Amino acid sequence: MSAITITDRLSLATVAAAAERPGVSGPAVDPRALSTGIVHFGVGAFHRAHQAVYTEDAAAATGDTRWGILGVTGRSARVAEQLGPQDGLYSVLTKARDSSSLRVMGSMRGVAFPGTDSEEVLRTLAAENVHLASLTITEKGYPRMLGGGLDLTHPGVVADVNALKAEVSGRSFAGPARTPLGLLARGLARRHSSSGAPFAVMCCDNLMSNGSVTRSLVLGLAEAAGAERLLEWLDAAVSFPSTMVDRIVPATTEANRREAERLLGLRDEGLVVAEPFGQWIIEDKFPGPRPAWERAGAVLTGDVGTFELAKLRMLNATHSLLAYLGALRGYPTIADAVAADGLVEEARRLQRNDIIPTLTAPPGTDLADYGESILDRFANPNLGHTTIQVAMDGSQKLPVRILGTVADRLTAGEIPYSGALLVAAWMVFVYRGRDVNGQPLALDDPMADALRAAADGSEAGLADRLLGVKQIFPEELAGHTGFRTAVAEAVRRLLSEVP
Ligand code: CS2
Repeated sequence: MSAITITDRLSLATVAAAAERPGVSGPAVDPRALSTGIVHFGVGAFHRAHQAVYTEDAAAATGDTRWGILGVTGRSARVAEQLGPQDGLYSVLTKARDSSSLRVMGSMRGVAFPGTDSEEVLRTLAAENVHLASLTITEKGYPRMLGGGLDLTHPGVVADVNALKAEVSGRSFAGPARTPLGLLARGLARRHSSSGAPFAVMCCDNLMSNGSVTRSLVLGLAEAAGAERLLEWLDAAVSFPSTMVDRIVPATTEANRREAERLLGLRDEGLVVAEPFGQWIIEDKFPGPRPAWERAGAVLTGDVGTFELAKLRMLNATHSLLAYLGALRGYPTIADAVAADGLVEEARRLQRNDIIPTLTAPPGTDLADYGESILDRFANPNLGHTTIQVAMDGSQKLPVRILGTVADRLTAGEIPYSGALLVAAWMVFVYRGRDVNGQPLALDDPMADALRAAADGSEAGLADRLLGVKQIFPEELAGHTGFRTAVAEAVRRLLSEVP
């Protein structure tokens, strides 16, 4: 029998037949019936497998059709090119340990690329039927100084402050935005000067107090633009709820696309892959209407902080530890690293010895059980989540994931040896640039050049040189003798293991 070539793409015209096929479900709502109520910045795989799913489930549970999503891409137009010809439709391939299922999603009602569509995004943010913006622009999307304020030396920020000045003075369209927060701030200015209707900006990135961080940067842009009246309105009418988001979403591979193709009978260029687990804790702080996400399993609460801290410290830190140690030892995936001799024990030690003592358990959570459930999710052999994917952007991730734990342990008079091991594993990953078998390990990091420059030199001084990178390591940590020594010792050991 000759192989079948599937040429038709998933789209509004083809979806009905695909949805009839065994193993395929969705869309849970009729995409044609949805109007746009949300602008989402950073329409990557994570958003499509997480918030978009909750939003569609909430619409299906309530029949409320106001919450279609306009997705805004990052600097590349790729997602717009993938989803445009598919009328915004894509599917989520959920991979449990021993089974897969496919669900077609209909809540993405448009995709805009800031390079060409900034004006459309501004208009949509100002529209009265749009009530919120959400963000998954990754850690590096928040241009912050070490102390937390807006980085006014960032060239994109400088350009966007000028564009915001033009926007608030009512001058004509100032061209494409350079940063997602710059585009958002301009859209908020447009909204202020049109309806002034209340609005919520919901950050869904892996940052601590992510709502406050986003608020301070948006206000920072308005301040830098001298936009006094906008600042007053932002204060009075716009909320910035914090959220904790959790779902493991590996990068989609061609093998995943072929698997989905067999199920759908159609080609889906927008396919995303995810684990079965999902969690969303949202600070209940919305001045206008919002989707009934609680009907889709999200938790709306007054206190997100304990959940955020526990997730970032427990899940993301152990993820990074397994990623760096695993990558150095030549393991392609996180599941391979978990299955490898000894590595899961290192992750467990990190959780038990260093992290758990710094945490308050979120309501209804036993932290030791939580830690085990995380390691069990990481072990899913069907996911194919690569160590190199989790290893990227270490300069942005380490401060959020491990340095708070380290600081808390040092304050308590303890040396966090496993925390030091994580920092050391990242250092050796940066320095070696290859695994134990000699295979290259790419350094994908916005600070890659600075990191390579700092790492360059003798093995003996490596830990000291990288601890000296001030944008990552605060003085109190870098200067702490006990911590410094623990990192240097771990670096020495790892260098000898990856000669
Ligand atoms: C991962 C996260 O890539 C990474 O750095 O640690 O994306 C992780 O999979 C998610 O935060 C899980 O919710």
